[in-house]
Amino acid sequence: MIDEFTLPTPADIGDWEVNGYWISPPLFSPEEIARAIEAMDRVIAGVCETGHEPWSRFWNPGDDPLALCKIDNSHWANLAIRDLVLSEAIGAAAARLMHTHEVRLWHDQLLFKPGQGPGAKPGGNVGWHQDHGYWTNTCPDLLTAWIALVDVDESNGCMHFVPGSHRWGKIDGDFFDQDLERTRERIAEETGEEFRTVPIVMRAGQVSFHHCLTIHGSGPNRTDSPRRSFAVHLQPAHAAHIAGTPADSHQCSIMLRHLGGSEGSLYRGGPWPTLYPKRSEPIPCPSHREMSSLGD
Ligand SMILES: O=C(O)CCC(=O)C(=O)O
Repeated sequence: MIDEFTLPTPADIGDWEVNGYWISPPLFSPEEIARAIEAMDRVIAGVCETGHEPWSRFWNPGDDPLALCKIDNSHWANLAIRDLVLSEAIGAAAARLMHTHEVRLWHDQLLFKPGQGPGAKPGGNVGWHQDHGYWTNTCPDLLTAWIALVDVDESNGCMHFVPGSHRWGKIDGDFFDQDLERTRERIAEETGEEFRTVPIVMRAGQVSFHHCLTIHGSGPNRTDSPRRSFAVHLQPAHAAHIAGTPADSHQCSIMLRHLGGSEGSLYRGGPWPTLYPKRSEPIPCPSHREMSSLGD
């Protein structure tokens, strides 16, 4: 259900235009959060209650327990995650921020940053980047909703945003470069802009929204508990396929071509369910064998 009090106000939208991010009031109850945490643990452990694997796993049971665990399209594997990432409250807020009449999923990411204690190493860092760097196969109008499942601050490696950087154009960042200082210096030099970072401190259940050109990253988790979140990447009504970009091998491009789409086709239907206005669409989950045969 959409609650007017959880939507961005005209003043919030003004701040969004200036800064490239917005932080919502709590959108999820403690019960919904507990359900999502349980679901997250099951997917991390490799349990797929729908019978379908997520699209891709960047961490598998047995891998380094101190590394960031990132799993794409985990909602294919679990119904509780589906409820969370396809929430209408997120979709309605995103529609206002993107000035669009329809909000569709691009894809989701399960993000589990293990607690490493006070001597934490950069293994869980996320390098400075813009999301659109990975999505050149469509317009630069997407945004990311990042759902905090635990309280987040600098002690457990919360995200940092660079305010206003969505107006700097495309930068050459890297999600996987864990040397934050090196990348920060390079980007500041290349852009000639002031690289000021803001820690995004939130309570569990709050959601931060950032423009796909807003530079962001995160540091180590120095606590003893995991930092848990889902990133929900969302597209506006007009997001269509642009062929021949560096993102031709992106999972969404592969899926679009598999479904018969080409230049100019909307990323709509099938794997891109609509969050707003809410529709009860069946979510097709390709079989794992089918996914493997599509490549990555
Ligand atoms: O969780 C993080 O620290 C970074 C996530 C991210 O890059 C994103 O949500 O776009």
